[in-house]
Amino acid sequence: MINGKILLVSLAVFSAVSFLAEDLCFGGMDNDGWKASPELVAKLTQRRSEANYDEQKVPGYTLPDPLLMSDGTKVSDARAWRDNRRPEVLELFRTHVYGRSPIERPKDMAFKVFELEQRALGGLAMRKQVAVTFTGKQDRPGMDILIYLPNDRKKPIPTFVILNFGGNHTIHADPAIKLSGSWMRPGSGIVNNHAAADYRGKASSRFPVEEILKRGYGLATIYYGDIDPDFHDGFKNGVHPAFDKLHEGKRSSDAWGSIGAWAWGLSRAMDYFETDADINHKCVIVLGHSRLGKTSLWAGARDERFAMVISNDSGCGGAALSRRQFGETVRRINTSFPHWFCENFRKYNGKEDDLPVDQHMLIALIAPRPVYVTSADQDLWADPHGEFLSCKHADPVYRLLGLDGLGVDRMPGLDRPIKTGTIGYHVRSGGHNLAEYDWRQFMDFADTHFVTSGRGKN
Ligand code: GTR
Repeated sequence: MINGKILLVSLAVFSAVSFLAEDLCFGGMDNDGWKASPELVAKLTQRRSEANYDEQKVPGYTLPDPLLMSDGTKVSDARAWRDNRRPEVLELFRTHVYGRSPIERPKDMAFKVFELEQRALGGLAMRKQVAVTFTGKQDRPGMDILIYLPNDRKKPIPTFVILNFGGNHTIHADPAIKLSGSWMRPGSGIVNNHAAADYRGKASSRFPVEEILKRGYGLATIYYGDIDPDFHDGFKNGVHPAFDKLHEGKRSSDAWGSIGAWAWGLSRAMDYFETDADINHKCVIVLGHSRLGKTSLWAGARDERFAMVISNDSGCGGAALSRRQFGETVRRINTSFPHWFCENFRKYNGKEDDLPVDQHMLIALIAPRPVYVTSADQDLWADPHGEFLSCKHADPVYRLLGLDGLGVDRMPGLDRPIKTGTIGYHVRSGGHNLAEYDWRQFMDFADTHFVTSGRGKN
């Protein structure tokens, strides 16, 4: 077994410029902090022997310092972060991880509210459905935004925006929600890659719509496949072919992948919110689960109009530190999902230490805005501890900006959310999912930031 202390000393000696990632936590989580159950580790290891689920086998690593410019200059005030280091880190993520969007707001993009009901859900909410056509043409590419806003609102309402996996009609049984006609991954309720009507409301456990409305928030959701279908077709469908700039017929190695496209779509939804007087566009919270949690982090990092960012069980390429190589690794994700990231990211397959960034820097890009990260204790594939450590190592950037950051050093206990600082975190009991428990913490966290700041609610 590697001794954490020896490793700490040796890495500190070998790394003069970058700081040691952390105390590596070998055996360091015995003070009530969460740790994976040994039975679960054994079970998952047996199931997938190529993956590491054992904290003791995490390799030693040194994280890039978010407060150190590539030329070695130390970032010691908020201005240097804002003007120099933040743009540099953003550019590194564009170049090496998610890719570059060829365009931001397309000039011919059009919004059309195609359905509006003032007394939806038994009078609780106003429902709007908005068609966004990215090129202004009626045929695709485009996306439908489904929006519920509480009817007892007195002013524009803070709103969660979340991409969904199965079509807008799956988030609630409300029969007025347009049935998605987009391509769907095979699954229950899917016939010939298209949604069947009886699939309505099938994902409602992940969307406690009434509870969200009663707590004074709006909810906006979009089917992610409207923006880009989630399969590798060489970027021939979705928004890619509409906007890609090819060089000699080829995409560049830093061209946007699907996560980049989904995040871009969220920014286009933000463009719409800015035109909707019922939505408080200064209080839009971008939230996503799993691959869509990776997406919400990238959306929030690249578009500062999102006032708060939430990552639910996002794992590798999301909140989890890549260098830990715990659960899903860079090689694994690039192999299973070759369309999610830019081509350059593949250079780091098995070479995580060469990455000029790690995922704590993605969280840091969200500063000074509040960010909340979750893990689930059965979801070792997403590396709960690595997700917590990203928050911890983003904390110095928040502090430099005069904020309280995460405020703790050690992983909290199971179901013990940390939600009083500007970085929130919890590890929930249960599996890879977006649960009502998660939503409650998000709304508490949003209450803290939007109510106390006087920016938000009624
Ligand atoms: C898994 C993938 C994860 C996660 C998840 C999901 O297969 O390995 O990175 O994103 O899918 O999105 O459900």
